[in-house]
Amino acid sequence: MTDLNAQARDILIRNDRGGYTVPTHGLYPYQWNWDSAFVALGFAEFDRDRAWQEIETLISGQWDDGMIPHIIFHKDDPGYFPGPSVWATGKTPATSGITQPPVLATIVRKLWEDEGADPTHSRMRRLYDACLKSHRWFHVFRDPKANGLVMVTHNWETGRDNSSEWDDALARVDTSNVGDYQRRDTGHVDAAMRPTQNEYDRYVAILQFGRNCGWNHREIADNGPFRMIDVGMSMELLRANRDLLAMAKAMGDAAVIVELEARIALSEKGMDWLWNEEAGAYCSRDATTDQSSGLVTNASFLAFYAGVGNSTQRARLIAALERITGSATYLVPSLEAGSRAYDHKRYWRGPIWLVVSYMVAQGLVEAGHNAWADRICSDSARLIEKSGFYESFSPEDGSGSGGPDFSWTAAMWLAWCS
Ligand code: 9WN
Repeated sequence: MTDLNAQARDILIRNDRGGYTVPTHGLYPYQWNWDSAFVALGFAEFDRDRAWQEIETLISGQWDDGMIPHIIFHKDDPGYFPGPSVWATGKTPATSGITQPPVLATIVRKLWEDEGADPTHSRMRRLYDACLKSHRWFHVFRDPKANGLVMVTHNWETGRDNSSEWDDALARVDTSNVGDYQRRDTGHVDAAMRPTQNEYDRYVAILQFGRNCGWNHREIADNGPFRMIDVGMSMELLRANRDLLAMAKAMGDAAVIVELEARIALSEKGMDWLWNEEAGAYCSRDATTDQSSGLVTNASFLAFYAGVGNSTQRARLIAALERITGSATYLVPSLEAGSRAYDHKRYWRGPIWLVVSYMVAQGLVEAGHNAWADRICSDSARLIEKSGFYESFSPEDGSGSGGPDFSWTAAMWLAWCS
């Protein structure tokens, strides 16, 4: 236990590149958005100043329109594709042109409350402003149905990159003009654990659409080749708005309180659009065709974290968790076994990702399902004890997949499951 604590700290320290942390050495040499949010929780266990700094460095890449990019390229590195010259956003610091799950406000609230919830806390106030700007960006550019849910315009935005939920929408993406490019990820980890070449071509084609229109977010949202309402980001933004509201109330920010309360009410109501009665779960839906994926993923269980669902819906979600224990040794798989394209080793088509498990467990505690939360927490600890600090883990045999010495896995050990 103590040894694992030391190892976890050591991973964060070794992945520190000076004010920001890379997710893992080699495979991901830049600063990623939601990784940094979770990493801050890990640093907070032994270096609070460094925890705040991680997020402050991240928002140094925020765009004027409010978007917090999914990658900040502080220093160029040929080991990752697509790097800054492929995105070509023209920003300083260089960044990608898309965003990632909006979990920042939730983490800022936690850091701030752990330090006594002082409404004059200057570091919290600065990050509060950045989060508010980013949440407004989602509202303006990513709510095409005006129902408070989140549309993504690239599967990388979801952070659950190759989830089977995106397969039908990706199949419609034209790849005829993609051209040649050299993947780097499969030089670092086993290709059997990564998205396929066919999928990568589609990811690159969507990126090229954004670049070709000069990263015009209106154009991308209205006419982009990939438009999905993501259950994960919709739940995370609703939760983040609740956390932002708590900070707004502490500061007495009256106009923002009214704004956020309206936004929260809209999302609570809108979430029913994602409920799939047959699956008995919240599922992502295509914003162009309205088709529901019908797939039960780890993101479906974020309903508790977001504070949505009536008693019948919640009971069905708990029944789904119970059912999943029949095919998974460890919780929570990113896709239920037996679903289309399930693969216990391939990235977001089955493997367990501890940051999602953490959010699911948080929500379960808040909803009074302590036994389920404890089960997820102890399964997460067992995975690290068995296999080390991997990027993700097989729900069947607990083996590690993706990159080793992973920052957010180390952070989850320190802040949650140890
Ligand atoms: C693309 C860094 C990121 C995570 C994502 C995870 C993976 C990148 C990639 O790594 O995505 O953003 O190249 O595969 O899917 O959730 O933020 O750890």
